[in-house]
Amino acid sequence: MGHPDADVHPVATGAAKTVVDRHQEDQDLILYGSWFCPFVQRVWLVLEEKKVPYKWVEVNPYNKPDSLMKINPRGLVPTVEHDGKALYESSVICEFIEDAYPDHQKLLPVDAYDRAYSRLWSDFVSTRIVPAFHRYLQFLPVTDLPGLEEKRQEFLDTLLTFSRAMREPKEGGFFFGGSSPMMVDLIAAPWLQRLWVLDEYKGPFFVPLTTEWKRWNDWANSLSDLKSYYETESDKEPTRKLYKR
Ligand SMILES: N[C@@H](CCC(=O)N[C@@H](CS)C(=O)NCC(=O)O)C(=O)O
Repeated sequence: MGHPDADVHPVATGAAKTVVDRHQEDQDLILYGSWFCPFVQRVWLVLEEKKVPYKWVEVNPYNKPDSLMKINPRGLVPTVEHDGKALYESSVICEFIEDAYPDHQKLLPVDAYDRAYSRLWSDFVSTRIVPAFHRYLQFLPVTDLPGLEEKRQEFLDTLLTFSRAMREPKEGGFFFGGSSPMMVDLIAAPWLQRLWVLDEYKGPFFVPLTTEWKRWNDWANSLSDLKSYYETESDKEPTRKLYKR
């Protein structure tokens, strides 16, 4: 029997399809990605924000094609090939793109401490926010309301901690570091974009509108207005099916 996700919708839809269609030409950098994968979306956002030329190759990681296995024996997406050499792990790839394209828009601060601070909070996203998101999403049975609420609260706590680490907003920008989107914003963005999935399967998920949550809500609004953010989103229906268990 194949993987239960082997029959996922095969290609990007909606706004994301337009971006995929624009990136079918050969380039030095090839992104092996899956339209639905939040880890792939991190890399995708970095490429779009930095305006790095790339070729998108859609693969189903649950039905791994030989082309992917040949360059990444673990068969995970995202995998990139750059000048014939392969790399994987989304955070590593994002940093690689930053280093390999120094003449493009910078997504890491120049100051050494600020760079480390960005990595610290990117790590927090990967090791705290993402697991808490999945613990809440996968919690069963949904009839165990106290258990469900506990997982919801644990997830909310990680979001609040993250928002408290954000810099004071400056020049009208509410991104993590201020006026423009940087690496840490893009590392977190795919899970912001998927909060509605929690609503769908776990009952209303909402971030309070209180003063305590203002920095989070402003940040979320700034990201939602970012072109690369909404242009890499596929239609809701195939995404909804993917998370259905
Ligand atoms: N830690 C990896 C996670 C990537 C990942 O889990 N990708 C999923 C798709 S969203 C995948 O390739 N799954 C295939 C498998 O588990 O065999 C990263 O950050 O790149």
